[in-house]
Amino acid sequence: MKDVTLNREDIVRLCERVEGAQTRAYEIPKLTNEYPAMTMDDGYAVQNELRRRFIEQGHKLVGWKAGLTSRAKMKQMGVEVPSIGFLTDKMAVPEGGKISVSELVHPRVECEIAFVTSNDLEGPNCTAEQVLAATDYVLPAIEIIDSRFQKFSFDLQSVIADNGSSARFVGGGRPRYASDLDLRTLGVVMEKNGEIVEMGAGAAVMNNPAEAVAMLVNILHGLGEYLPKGSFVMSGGITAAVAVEPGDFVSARFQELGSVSVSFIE
Ligand code: OOG
Ligand code: MG
Repeated sequence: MKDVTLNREDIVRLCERVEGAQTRAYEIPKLTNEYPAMTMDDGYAVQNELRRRFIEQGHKLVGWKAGLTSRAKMKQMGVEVPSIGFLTDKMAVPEGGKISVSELVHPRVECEIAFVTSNDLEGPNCTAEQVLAATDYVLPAIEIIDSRFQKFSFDLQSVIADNGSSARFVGGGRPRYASDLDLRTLGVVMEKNGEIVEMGAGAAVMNNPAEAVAMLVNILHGLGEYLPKGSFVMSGGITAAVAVEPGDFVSARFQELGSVSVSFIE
């Protein structure tokens, strides 16, 4: 990473702040209030430290997520550049499972197309074609994001440090070979408590969700990492994210891929 300006002590300090907010579910001010000169690479340095700590605590890395890859999400969050975050086994929730809102700060849900890879992928010039060739199957997913920042006021540096707001994810539906589908025209409808709240199609994500995965692989290269085969990768919210509270039931119906649902409890 070329543009790291924070020293080791500041990286650890910010990592502890983010880790506390994530694990004990409280809000924090955006990190740039205190470190206005923070760069995106500084954000990734904090995220890498968080990943290192979680793995040290026994969490298993299962994959990665691309975020802010659709216009709807960029507009909603007021940023212009995509980002990536890591996913661990502790964030996985079974299809139809229950999520306790009291463990989270500002939970919101979004529908995404997830990829499971069968070959390693490595940047710097990874393409959507290479991603599709290395994809075992795709499946529908709901991501539960949880920005830990007060009033959702964040910037890219802070959201990257907060691991792209990653909190929980649910995969489900019917896995399919990507070669049997046109991911761009694949439609999705999100329902909350039986009412349609968002809808969209795969092309909302960088014209093709496989492009978002290629971008993720290229960002990983900048972090000195590659995407190992067997990774679970979420390509980014197709629609804007929707807030949830205890008692809510959310279901995402994907054309050709079936549906995924999850409920929220106190
Ligand atoms: C950042 C995470 C964005 C997506 O799919 O676009 C994201 C946020 O909105 O808090 O996961
Ligand atoms: Mg997402």
